[in-house]
Amino acid sequence: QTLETALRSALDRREISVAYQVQVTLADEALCGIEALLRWESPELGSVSPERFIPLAEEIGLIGELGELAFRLACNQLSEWDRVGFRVPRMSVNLSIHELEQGGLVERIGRVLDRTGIDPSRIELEVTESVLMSQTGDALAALNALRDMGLRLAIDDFGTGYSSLAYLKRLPVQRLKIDRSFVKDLGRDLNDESIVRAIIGLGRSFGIAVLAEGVETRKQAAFLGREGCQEAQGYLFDRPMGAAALAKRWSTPG
Ligand code: G
Ligand code: G
Ligand code: MN
Ligand code: NA
Repeated sequence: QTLETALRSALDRREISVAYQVQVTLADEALCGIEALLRWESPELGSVSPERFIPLAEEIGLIGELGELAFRLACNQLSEWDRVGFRVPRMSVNLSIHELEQGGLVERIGRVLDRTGIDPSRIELEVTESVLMSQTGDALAALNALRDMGLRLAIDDFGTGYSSLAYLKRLPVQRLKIDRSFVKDLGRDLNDESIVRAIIGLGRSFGIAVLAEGVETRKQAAFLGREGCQEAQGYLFDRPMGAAALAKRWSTPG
């Protein structure tokens, strides 16, 4: 059985789920947001990484359905957490450029928000710099429409793309996520330290918040905090996990 056939039936067979990873403020390590990450557990293939199945889904035209599922599950979970009193300030969902360039995304997102009653300003959409390179303009138009609806926008994997910094002033961006490849060698690699400092400085001058990805050590967290990075995400704080496990670990008693 090929990966493609397996992915085509995975949606119907409910093999796709969402894992959640906390984002914290570096100053006090308090929960400030949660990122929703798609997971595929195939009975035949075992767990397949999104790095494999997302590009495939884009290629075979399934990304719209997958993206909608991720968004719907994340919003349902957020409203369930509201109901039980687990306070989650922000939910982040990844969007691929293909989704932004296809019609219907804005309407689909609007429908889910209406149904769940979630305040759109609590939802952050993570897109990579590739959307800035979109030639058609459809992606930018969709992002502007989503911004007008009140959703927030983060640039994921920041620093790894080819976009010109000039795009930052044209896009309604509220957050830069420093790619984990620059975070990995903080404390060891002076070039990475310079890059990270520059991104934090860029955020400061544009008035855009900065979150560091892939933080695994105290040393990395200390460097980032010292340099003025506000938020972080990574194994140091917690791994991606199921909703129930996360709520159990991060709910404050009382
Ligand atoms: O969770 P993990 O590190 O394996 O994720 C690998 C990649 O898959 C990340 O770059 C992440 O952005 C991407 N990804 C995870 N969930 C989604 C999703 O719902 N939509 C899109 N477009 N990408 C996702
Ligand atoms: O590109 P994006 O930011 O969406 O990717 C998120 C991915 O990063 C998830 O697949 C998640 O499993 C992974 N991730 C989260 N924290 C860490 C970490 O501390 N170290 C590493 N190596 N990967 C991480
Ligand atoms: Mn992401
Ligand atoms: Na990333």
